[in-house]
Amino acid sequence: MMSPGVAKVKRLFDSSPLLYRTAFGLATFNLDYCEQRLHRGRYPSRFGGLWTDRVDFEDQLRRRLNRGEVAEDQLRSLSSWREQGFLKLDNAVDHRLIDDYLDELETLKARSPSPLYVTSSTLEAPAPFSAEVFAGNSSSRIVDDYFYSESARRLLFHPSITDYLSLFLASEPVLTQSLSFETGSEQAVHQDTAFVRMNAPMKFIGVWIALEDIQPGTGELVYYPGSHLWPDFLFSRYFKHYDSDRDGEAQLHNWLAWIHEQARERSQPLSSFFPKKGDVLLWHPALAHGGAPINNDSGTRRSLVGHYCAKGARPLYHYYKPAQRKGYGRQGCTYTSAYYPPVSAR
Ligand SMILES: O=C(O)CCC(=O)C(=O)O
Repeated sequence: MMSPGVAKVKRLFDSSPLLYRTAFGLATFNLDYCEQRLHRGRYPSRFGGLWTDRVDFEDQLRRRLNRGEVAEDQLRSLSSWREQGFLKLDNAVDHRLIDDYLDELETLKARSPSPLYVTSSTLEAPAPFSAEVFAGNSSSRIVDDYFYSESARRLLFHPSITDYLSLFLASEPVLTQSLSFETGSEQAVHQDTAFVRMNAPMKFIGVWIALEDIQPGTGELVYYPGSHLWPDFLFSRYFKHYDSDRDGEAQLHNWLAWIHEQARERSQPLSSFFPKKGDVLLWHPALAHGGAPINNDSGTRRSLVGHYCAKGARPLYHYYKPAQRKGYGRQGCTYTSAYYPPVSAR
């Protein structure tokens, strides 16, 4: 929930996108993003991007190879990431780490009261975890459990993942959000730039860790390869991120339909991700992806998702919930959370 003062100021701007844009740009100023906007021609998107998106990618790559920032054995992954907008890492994390995490999660859920929060498509606001809340809502997920769970941090900061995050972000990654799923999300195909809101809107990465072998029909992750290169969809003429008060439901529906139209125009079929336990997928902030419908009611689809921004960028919740600005952890393993510690517990 937004702090009341911020909500009051924001309401003044919701009806005027131009004013909103000016105030938003000033309030969430980020020097690196400002530079990206000034050199707009360097990226396919007017909202900038990662260095791997740059139109002069080959020059950038040569420089980084010369400086020893990129190794020869990363070249294939880099070019697949640049062209497809995702990278699969087979067998990236140990089964033992996953089992430790699932055990610790059960312990945190069983605490009375549990410190964890749940969000869902049918809950108006994040709710404290209880088995009833979790099971009684659609698309339930536990958020940011890394705040309490050391084994979640061990997974989300596993070197096989952070090595690639650091390579693509060209900086240390900062974990800003996680979602722990037991079943498929059935979330419509979307681009995270709309919902995972940052002050550098194209400078973050999503990571999906398979906590078990994923079976067809359990709501597997689906995505449109190459969709990170599609043109920008603009909310209220100016924005990459969606704001329900400013943009309304109709724009959200238009955008979701636009995604499938873009794919149809390019004859781009939807791909499905059927990982084995321990496999990982990294995806670009503009890659269109979602959760397939669940056809197999008996099956779980356990996964842990992380969203990370580049060091120096910030999630927008640092502005609309200033009490959640604090960073935690140590170098190479830093995180922040929109939920914890809850303001009521301070
Ligand atoms: O795992 C899923 O079903 C969807 C996850 C997702 O869309 C996200 O975290 O951005």
